[in-house]
Amino acid sequence: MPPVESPVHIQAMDSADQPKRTPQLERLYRDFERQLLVPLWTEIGGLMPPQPMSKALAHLWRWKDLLPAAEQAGELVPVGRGGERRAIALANPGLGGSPFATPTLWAAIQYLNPQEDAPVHRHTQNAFRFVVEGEGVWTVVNGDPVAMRRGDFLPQAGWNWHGHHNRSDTAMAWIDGLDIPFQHYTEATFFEFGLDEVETREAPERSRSERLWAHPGLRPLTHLDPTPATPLLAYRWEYTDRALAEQLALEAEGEPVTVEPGHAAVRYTNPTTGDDILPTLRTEFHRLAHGTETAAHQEVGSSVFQVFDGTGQVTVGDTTWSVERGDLFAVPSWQPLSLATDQGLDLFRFSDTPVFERLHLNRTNMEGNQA
Ligand code: GTQ
Ligand code: FE2
Repeated sequence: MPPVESPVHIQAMDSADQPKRTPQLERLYRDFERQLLVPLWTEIGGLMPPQPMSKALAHLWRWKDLLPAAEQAGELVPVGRGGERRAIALANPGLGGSPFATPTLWAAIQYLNPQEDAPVHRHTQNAFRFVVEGEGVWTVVNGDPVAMRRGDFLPQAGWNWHGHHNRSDTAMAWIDGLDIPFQHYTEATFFEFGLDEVETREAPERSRSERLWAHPGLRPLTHLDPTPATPLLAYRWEYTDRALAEQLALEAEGEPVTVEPGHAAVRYTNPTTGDDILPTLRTEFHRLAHGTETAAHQEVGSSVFQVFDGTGQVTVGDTTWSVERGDLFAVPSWQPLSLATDQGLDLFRFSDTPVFERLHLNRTNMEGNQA
């Protein structure tokens, strides 16, 4: 048999916590490599750091650069079966060129020209759309056409059939968030193509899911069983905006209902459980009143934010950016995040926190570091 090069390379430093590098030790290490063995004592610093050390970096993608790139793709790249989506993913600079915004989260800008259709498919990956500007696209989830407009949040749980159809005379862009990287590392993914014909020409104002579920505090008696993902396919801007405005108004009336002074926030939830909308993804909307500065927040797990409105300064670790409408930024695990704004700032946020909570690995600096 020809010798096969071992993928194991033991790189031991000459340091106080490592054994003396004698010829015998070198021979032992080469023997480990041949046998595909790795000792803990050369790896422990990387594998068991005192706190999370993300490979991902804090990074900002500006909407003023993203949108023209998506428009160019709209001119040059057809959308159809095989490629499936004209979606362009944010690739975190710390993750070796993978199309992953963080180690667990996919974030992409997707673009559809007037009258274009993105074909039907389904996959185990959980997904959502969030619309920072524009309208005219209906996403059809299991045959239910759901209109997409500015400020709307549209979750779509894994294994549901879905396609997107632009029924208007203007192009539309939006962002997709999915758990693609998480399901990729954990090797859990399945995918199926749907039928090639366009499933519906209908474009109703209200989806079936909203007719059944979008009545706050009211549950159809025929649907009392909890479901792992939300049955509501659109969370409309009108309600999100009002909820945030009312928190700030109550605060101004002297009630401490905000997460900190000037910082209103809501979580999108599954009406059958009160839990997160999707098993692997948490989504929230944050509103900072003018002149607000937040405390630094750290948590296990990563997030991606999109600026919905306003301007502000975002600090992650020792990086600070000025941000404006549409800008997207990635916050790696355990890196401190703080926000500041003069004129007011509206932010959409998604994170992988439900995964860590379910595994009892979640921690934040707000809870005395208790897991
Ligand atoms: O719209 O179905 O950004 O399947 C990545 C994978 C969007 C989608 C993405 C997808 C979709
Ligand atoms: Fe999809």
